[in-house]
Parts: sequence; structure tokens; C-alpha cells
Amino acid sequence: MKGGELGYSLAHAFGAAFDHPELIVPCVIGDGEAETGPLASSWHGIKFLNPARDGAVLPILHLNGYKIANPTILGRSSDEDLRQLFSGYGYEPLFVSGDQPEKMHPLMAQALDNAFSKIAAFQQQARAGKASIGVPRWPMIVLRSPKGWTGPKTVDGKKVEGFWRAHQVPVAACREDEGHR
Ligand SMILES: Cc1ncc(C[n+]2csc(CCOP(=O)(O)OP(=O)(O)O)c2C)c(N)n1
Repeated sequence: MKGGELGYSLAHAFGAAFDHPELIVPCVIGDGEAETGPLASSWHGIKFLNPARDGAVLPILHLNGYKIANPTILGRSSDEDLRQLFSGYGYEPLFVSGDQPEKMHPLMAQALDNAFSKIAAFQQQARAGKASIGVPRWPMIVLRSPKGWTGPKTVDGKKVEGFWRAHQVPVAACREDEGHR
């Protein structure tokens, strides 16, 4: 999708999961979107999830470091600060970080398997009537990868991959006189 108002992805994910015990809703959240007021307050939705009666939400916070033309606050935060922040909201953050696709794909697959097993364990216990599980610490994934990952590294000598410039169409105009089409 192109365009639209940022901020509502996580609130919608919780809305989809409430009263749908069979659903697990992965929700990818950009670090730019995470700076909007609606998104910043939606993290608390986790407190309303009932593991017996509702589905689950798996937030995937995608830190590619930049929004349109600036770095992001969460992208510049250390793993330890993020761990403390999201633990405070009630999550267990799982970190996946890097820029080599052949390493990142299995790491992400492992993190997803890990998250789904934790969700399944909370739900099974709650649905078996074990009141003793208390409030689950639901998993979330923090994914760090470069903005514009696997796109052109530079265009016209200017850095694009891993930089805010990747947000825009990097080739400004087709110049037929130079043979571009
Ligand atoms: C409420 C709102 N504020 C500002 C914008 C303008 N805007 C469009 S994309 C964007 C940056 C989004 O960054 P991020 O969520 O990190 O996405 P990604 O880097 O993955 O493209 C901004 C600020 C918007 N669409 N909605």
C-alpha cells in the first residue's frame, strides 16, 4: 500500500484477535509508525488479551532506522533499552538483527517458531483451566534490518540502502538522452 495515515496497525491487530481464539495476528510496525501517538499507546492492548478466550497478537517492530528524512528514536535505542521498555509494557522481546539475507532468513524463521511456541504454551495452559499461569509475558519480535534492504546501495553516487533516501523513489527522472528508460 502507498500512502495513508500511520498509527493504527497494532490497534487493528488487537481488534482482530479479540474474541477470535484461533487467530494469531502478526503485525509489522515500522519504527516511523511507532513514533505516532496512536501506535505508541497501542502497545498496552496486550493487557486486554485473554489467552483462553482471545487469539494472540505478535508485534514485529521493524527498526530500519529511518522514517521519511530522519533517523528514528527506537532505531537509535540500544537492545537493552528496548528490552526494558517493552518488558515494561508486558512483552518478551526477541531480537533479529543483520543485513545478510542468507543469515537473516533462518534467524527470522527461528524467532517466529520460538514466538509461536510461547504463544501456544500460554494458550494451552489457560484453555486447560490453569489459573496459575498469571499474566502471560507475550513474545514480540524486534527486527533490525537496513532501510531499502537489497535495493540499490547508491544511486548517482548517493547512499540509498541503509539510509533515509531509500524512502523515496531514488531515481528522480527518466533521462532518455542518457539512455534510461
Ligand atoms: C500520521 C502520519 N504521519 C506522517 C505520515 C507521513 N509518513 C509516511 S511514511 C512515513 C515514515 C514511515 O516510517 P516507517 O514506519 O519506519 O516505515 P518504513 O521505514 O518501513 O517505510 C511518514 C512519517 C503519515 N503517513 N501518517
